[in-house]
Amino acid sequence: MPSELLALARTIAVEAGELAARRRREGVEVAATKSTIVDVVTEADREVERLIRGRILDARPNDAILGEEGGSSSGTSGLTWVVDPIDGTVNYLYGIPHYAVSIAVVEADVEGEPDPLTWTGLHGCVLNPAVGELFSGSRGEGAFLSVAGGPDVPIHAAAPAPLELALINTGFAYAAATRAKQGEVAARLLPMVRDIRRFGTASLDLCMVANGRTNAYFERTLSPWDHAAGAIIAREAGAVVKGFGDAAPSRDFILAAEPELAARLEPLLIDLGTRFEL
Ligand code: LIP
Repeated sequence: MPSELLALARTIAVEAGELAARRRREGVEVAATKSTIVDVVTEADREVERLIRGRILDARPNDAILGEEGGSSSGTSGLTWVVDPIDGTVNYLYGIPHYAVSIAVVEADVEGEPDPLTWTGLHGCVLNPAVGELFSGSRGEGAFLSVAGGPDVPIHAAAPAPLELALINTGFAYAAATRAKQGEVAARLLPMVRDIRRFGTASLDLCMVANGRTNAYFERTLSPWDHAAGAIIAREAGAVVKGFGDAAPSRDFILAAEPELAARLEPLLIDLGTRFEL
């Protein structure tokens, strides 16, 4: 049985997902751009986040919230909800049915902005409304997939695979100069692995590793809300989810894979130049 907090996160994600899907059917357009001209936000991103924030504060008025569109609001409970209302906004804009509502609950210092380098992930859920897949997990409780409201089925990362047979997913930043360097790394890696996938939604990329649809995922320049929930789910599914060296995942780097492959892939990615100056 999911904990009370996870059950609340799932209920809110399902309602938020229904709103996002409805707005998608009605048609969406760019409301504004953010870090670069290709980093877009739609009115639906904002509306869905307002709904999520409202439901959280109705049920948990003393908790903090960190959301992609609304920023950070403080709390006194020591718990922070980390929210990406529509992860994969470019997919959402283009009508590609691969985007997600991502909600995590983390334990973080009450002072200052919650930091993925120091927070403790407790609960996470990632819902792809377009296909009705709800991934969820709680610290020490395992990871699960429920399809179209069906039963929760335990999920696990793929068995160890040799590098040359590994299917790897990754992603690219909104800044063109950074993307160019990421592309060079991907080009060098390509002949060394089975293949590379670029799905466009970090939270679902991590869930792909969690249920063995891919063997490994890595990316740089992600925001905390892009990986908070997916990292908890992938870890509970038996994957290693980390930053460079002993660091936790953060904007600097995230790698998720079953332990043996992670141990091979990290030094290789560094050799291939992935640790360039951001
Ligand atoms: C996106 C991530 C994706 C990454 C994009 C962006 P958004 O998040 O899901 O993996 O490659 O650069 O960060 O902007 O759709 O919430």
